[in-house]
Amino acid sequence: MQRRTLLTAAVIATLSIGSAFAQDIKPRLIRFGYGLNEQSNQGRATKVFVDEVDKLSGGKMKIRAFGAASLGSDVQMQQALIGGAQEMMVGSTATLVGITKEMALWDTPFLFNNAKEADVVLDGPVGTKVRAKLEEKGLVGLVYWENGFRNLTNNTRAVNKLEDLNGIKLRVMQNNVFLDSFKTLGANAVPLPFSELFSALETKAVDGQENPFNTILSSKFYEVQKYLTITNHVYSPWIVLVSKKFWDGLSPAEKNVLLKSAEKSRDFERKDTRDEAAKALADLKGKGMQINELSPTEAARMRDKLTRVNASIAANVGMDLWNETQAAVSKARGG
Ligand code: TK8
Repeated sequence: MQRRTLLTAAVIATLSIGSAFAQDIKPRLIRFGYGLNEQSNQGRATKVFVDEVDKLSGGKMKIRAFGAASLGSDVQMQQALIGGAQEMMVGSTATLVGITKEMALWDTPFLFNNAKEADVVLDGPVGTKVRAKLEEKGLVGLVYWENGFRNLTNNTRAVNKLEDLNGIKLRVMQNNVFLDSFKTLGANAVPLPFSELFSALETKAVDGQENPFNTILSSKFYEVQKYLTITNHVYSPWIVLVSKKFWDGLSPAEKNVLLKSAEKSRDFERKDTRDEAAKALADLKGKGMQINELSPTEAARMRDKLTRVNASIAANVGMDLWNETQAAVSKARGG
């Protein structure tokens, strides 16, 4: 066939895509779990995903969303996806490190200086490669959402210098890099699922935690935490996951509906999260939190200490991938 004919064929295929898709889309019920509440940035973006899937599938594919970890913690939901007992979820990449070690790259302290760098690297070749590693473990990663830059809260004292962290019982995600990082900084780090965090803070089983401003606000941690220290110690992504068992049974048209809807939810989510984060600090102040920013000297001391964990991340993910990531970050920074 000539080029012109091929092009025409492609145009016709595109035009008839609507009806071709309709035949290939079956009624489906998809359970989609997430850890935060409906009013959070995670809840709002889930709603966008639900609506888009409904629209693109002509109402055939129904997403039933379950917030507030009502289907389980990140780790429990990941196992349900792998086993095929649940179809979809969104959660922190950090909670996936036990399954796909390469995800630990995103736990590298101070890897990204800003959200733009994160977008470029996560949506680029390195982010795609790391996401693809999930498939051999029974998961399909569709897109990264923004959880955000993490900051520290606690009830013991304002953290003005590194030593102020000494002995603070700090909840961390179920992840060795976070455990190492905060032990290195002198805190008494305890891994706990997010779903148990509010009550652990309330009952004073732990003194503090670290999460983005948005989560501190939407999960009402300000009700049970007095001090907030702006550390921005790491950028945390969320990732939208599908059970590979479920995914493999979908038609190309159905897969396309999920992928396109996930991309739309990602674009919405990142903007929404950034808009909210820009206002959240003032809101948290208004709620009575005592907020401080580390002095540049103390921030540098914290940063220096944390570079020690880089070597262990590099060893775990492999030097090649580590170097590739560093190069991608430099490029994102330069360009
Ligand atoms: C929500 C978690 C949360 C994360 C954490 O399920 O555990 O602290 O930041 O967003 O994935």
